[in-house]
Amino acid sequence: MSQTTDRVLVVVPTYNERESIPGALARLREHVPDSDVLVVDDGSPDGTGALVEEIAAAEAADRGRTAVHVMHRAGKLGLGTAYMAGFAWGLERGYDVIVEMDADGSHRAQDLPLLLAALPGADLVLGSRWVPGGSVVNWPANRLFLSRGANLYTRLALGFPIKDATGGFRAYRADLLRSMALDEVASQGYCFQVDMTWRAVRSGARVVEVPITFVERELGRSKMSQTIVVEALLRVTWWGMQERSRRLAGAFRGGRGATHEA
Ligand SMILES: Nc1nc2c(ncn2[C@@H]2O[C@H](COP(=O)(O)OP(=O)(O)O)[C@@H](O)[C@H]2O)c(=O)[nH]1
Ligand SMILES: [Mg+2]
Repeated sequence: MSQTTDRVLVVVPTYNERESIPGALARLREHVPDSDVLVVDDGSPDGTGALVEEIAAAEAADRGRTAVHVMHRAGKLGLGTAYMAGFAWGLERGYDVIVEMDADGSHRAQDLPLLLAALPGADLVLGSRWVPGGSVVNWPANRLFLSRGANLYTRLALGFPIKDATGGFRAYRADLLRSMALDEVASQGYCFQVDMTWRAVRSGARVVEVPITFVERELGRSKMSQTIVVEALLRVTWWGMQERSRRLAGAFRGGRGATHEA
């Protein structure tokens, strides 16, 4: 378990998740009752933000305080910036652990204690669909192919061993986030997940993958788009090229050094 004194904030980005969010919040309260939640809502036209306010107010009336907070943003500004805003909110308030989680039920609250349990030995724990014990429920073949293909491509391009770098269910030690140059992260869609993983690996952080069961949403609609896939492909290819030239330059310097010394 993460140390029991750790204060945990779960950041949940939402865009038009009115149907899913009440269940997601209820399950979080059930499975990780000591954690706080920050919903980052991008002005959802379906009223998700207002609904979360109502849920928070009802909890405050019932228990004297609420663990549910809402950040309202003006419009659909993207998943990446929603998480960055959520991280900044959590870091300012001194949380020890910050979790990323979707609103649509794909990330099961019952798996979150397993992620938190791995934190004593890690700086970043990834909920992974593609390690032994991990799985996906109810995905069509094209979505499975996309996720597996994207992760294989990422592994080959960046030369790291992470099996599921695109997943969005993960727990960061706040210290890791604090040490990262977050203002340099420009990725928008789910490439944001690869970007953060890549930065963590390169900084020498301990990154651990824990198997999860990912369940395709039953309510609402996915915001995944072709633009998001293309963004990820282009950025990962560019990072891979940069990494290769860094390694080549390192080998060249190493090679020359060795010759010089011999
Ligand atoms: N705040 C915010 N949340 C978003 C945005 N795009 C997607 N989300 C949320 O991010 C999570 C994952 O998105 P989803 O559509 O389920 O993508 P998928 O799981 O890859 O199909 C959900 O909770 C969405 O509501 C956005 O632009 N802003
Ligand atoms: Mg989803």
